[in-house]
Amino acid sequence: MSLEPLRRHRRWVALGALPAILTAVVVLEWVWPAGHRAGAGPVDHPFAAVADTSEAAAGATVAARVGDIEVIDPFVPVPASPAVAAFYATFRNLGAEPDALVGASTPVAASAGLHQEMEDGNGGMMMPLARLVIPAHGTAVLRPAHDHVMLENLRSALVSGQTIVMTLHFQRAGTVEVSVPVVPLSALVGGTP
Ligand SMILES: [Cu+2]
Repeated sequence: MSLEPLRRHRRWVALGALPAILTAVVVLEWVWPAGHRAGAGPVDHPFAAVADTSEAAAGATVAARVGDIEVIDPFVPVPASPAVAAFYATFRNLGAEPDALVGASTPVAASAGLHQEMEDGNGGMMMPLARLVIPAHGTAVLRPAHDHVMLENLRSALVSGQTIVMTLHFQRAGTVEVSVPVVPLSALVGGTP
């Protein structure tokens, strides 16, 4: 089983066919755990159905800061699957040395790992990502259909309006806790929530 091309998903979103996409994602869920537990090779990615968001919008909110790193506009979309969710945010490095996001954890999931997503001509594929580099005086972005922190084996259902705590580990700046809103999936369609 494979996802339809990402381009087609975007057209569906444009047509307002979100329920069909969600149905496809739920159907996909049965193949998900095996691929993820194996930890080797790319696996189909349900979040490929989510439309791109733009770079951090004007009026971005700094949710946390540690050392030279700011965590901006973090969010977790309400997951289409009861087992996995994805964390997104923008990281700004105010320092003169590069840094990197190297790990994450949260009480709401048994594991949280960095993933990168790549277009493979057949929808989205994802692979583990060792570190997300944040250039000196630059930014790095976790955004739908691209890099993300995957939350696996959720301990309870995530609902819109809820706030979860994420602990983020940066190579240079160290560790910071950030409060992250859970936002409706519909908020992602057509723009930044
Ligand atoms: Cu992932």
